[in-house]
Amino acid sequence: MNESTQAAVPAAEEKPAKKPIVFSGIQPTSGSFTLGNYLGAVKNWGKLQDDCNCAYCIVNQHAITVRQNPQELKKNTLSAYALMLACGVDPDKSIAFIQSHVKTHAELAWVLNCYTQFGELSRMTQFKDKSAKHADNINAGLFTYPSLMAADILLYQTNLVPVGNDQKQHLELARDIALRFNGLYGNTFTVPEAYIPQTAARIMSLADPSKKMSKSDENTNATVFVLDPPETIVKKFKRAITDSEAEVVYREGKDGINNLISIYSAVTGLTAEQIQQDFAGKGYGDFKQAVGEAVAEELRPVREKYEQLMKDKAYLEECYRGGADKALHFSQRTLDKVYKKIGFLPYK
Ligand code: AQP
Repeated sequence: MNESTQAAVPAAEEKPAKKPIVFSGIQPTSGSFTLGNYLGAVKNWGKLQDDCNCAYCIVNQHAITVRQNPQELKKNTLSAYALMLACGVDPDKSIAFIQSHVKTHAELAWVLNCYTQFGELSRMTQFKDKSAKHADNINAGLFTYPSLMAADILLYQTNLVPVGNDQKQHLELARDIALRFNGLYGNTFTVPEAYIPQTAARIMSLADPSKKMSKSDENTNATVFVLDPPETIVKKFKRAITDSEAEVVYREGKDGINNLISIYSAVTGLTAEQIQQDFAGKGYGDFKQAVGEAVAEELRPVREKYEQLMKDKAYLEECYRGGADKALHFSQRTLDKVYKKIGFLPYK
């Protein structure tokens, strides 16, 4: 992967005629997003809408690789869609849709499964982690998750994929699949680049800073959710695991403090050096309180907007239907091209 493209949208003057195409998605599990999802990915989605042509999606087909309660999945999908809009995705500027509404995703995924090697999928760390976590349900979908993700991205001829650091490996595989397919059949897919933020690309658990902050963590103190009330957010930060020193400084071995500095930096825009200066001589208690309050303030308008959107189901329905229609229109073109190239007899 070309690291130089990380956190760098091609300057307008480099590509005057065409705006870059952006695609990304998020799972609806739990109906909320974690602070990691928000800072690592979703917060950036809205920022790209003016300079790029963006498509953003709630990936409910990915979600069923882990067993879901059907009623909960349905409810959480709508909630995640509303939250995506509340985080800044504007359905008038971006294509905002739900994955299962657009049939081309599953259709291209099947084709790409046939151009993805067993060995490649076996090396995916997410598959290893999730199969260890769900040992009673290591299904084929969990294994082929990256081919569906490649289909999501490649269908839109995507240039940039804003994701957290944990998705880098999947994105490299999507690039390899695109290059392989293009090599066999001629130029079919744009080869995408990751767009990974410089700060907050990997937010760690507040209870165990050696682990990624994750929706499914059983420890309720580990994960801050975007929809948590402000008092809960502050409380979770106050309980964050740090170290036995008392110096707010970004340094190897201080995983807990490094994580809090990254979060504070992403939310306030201050650099690590400025944060260190501001908290020189102050204890961890003051710092944790400040981080908690800053995060609660950052998320307050998101939560308010979400609550407002959830009261208007008809509007949400109109948005996701419109988004699916537009997504189908663009993605069908790529799928048609693929079917033609691989020799599927046309229907008409
Ligand atoms: N901790 C994180 N820090 C930064 N970015 C993160 N992302 C996820 N966790 C972090 C980014 O969020 C986007 C959506 O991710 P997803 O829908 O694939 O969610 P996930 O990886 O399944 O999230 P979880 O919280 O880890 O869920 P569970 O617990 O179900 O496995 C992606 O861009 C991802 O990089």
